[in-house]
Amino acid sequence: MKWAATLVVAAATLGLASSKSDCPVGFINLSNDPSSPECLNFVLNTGTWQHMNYMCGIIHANISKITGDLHYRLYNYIRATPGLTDHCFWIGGSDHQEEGHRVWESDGSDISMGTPHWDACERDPNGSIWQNYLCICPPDYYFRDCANDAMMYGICQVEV
Ligand SMILES: *[C@@H]1O[C@H](CO)[C@@H](O)[C@H](O)[C@H]1NC(C)=O
Ligand SMILES: *[C@@H]1O[C@H](CO)[C@@H](O)[C@H](O)[C@H]1NC(C)=O
Ligand SMILES: *[C@@H]1O[C@H](CO)[C@@H](O)[C@H](O)[C@H]1NC(C)=O
Ligand SMILES: [Ca+2]
Repeated sequence: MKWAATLVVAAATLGLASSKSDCPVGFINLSNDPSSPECLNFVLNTGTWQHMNYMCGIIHANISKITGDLHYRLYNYIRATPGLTDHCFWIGGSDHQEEGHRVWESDGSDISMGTPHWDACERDPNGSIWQNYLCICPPDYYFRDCANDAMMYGICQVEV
């Protein structure tokens, strides 16, 4: 009881200290920029990318857009978090509308190819119309085109 009360006080103090909006409950902040949190939610049920896109909508989020250093911080977070480390995750990119042209689902912007996000040793991943959705997998968590019917966890995101 005492312990719980202490936590509540601590949370209240933090709430006062940051006037900026925080991530919603259930979302973790992976930003290192004080001015803008980056809020992600790991969906720990497996499904297809389409299913995950739908699940993110249910929790009022987008399927995640992973750009810049956020990819690196996500890599570190997954590797440091038991329960996430062994899994693949859907993220919010695809070329399902135009084969070979990959865009982020949330805003339709182009996905950068090549390093550092894609495995430099992998051939141009414009595989086929059966691999239209982006996933990240151990051990490297590079972006990959994964099979449309693959089942895996997913990562949702909200902008705050
Ligand atoms: C998110 O985390 C970063 C790094 O710790 C921090 O600078 C930022 O203030 C955090 N944002 C929120 C809203 O908590
Ligand atoms: C993949 O890309 C290469 C070169 O960019 C192109 O020649 C080839 O036709 C593409 N394959 C598919 C399936 O789109
Ligand atoms: C989803 O992404 C769109 C485009 O960036 C943005 O306008 C919208 O606010 C996002 N939704 C949430 C819940 O973050
Ligand atoms: Ca494809």
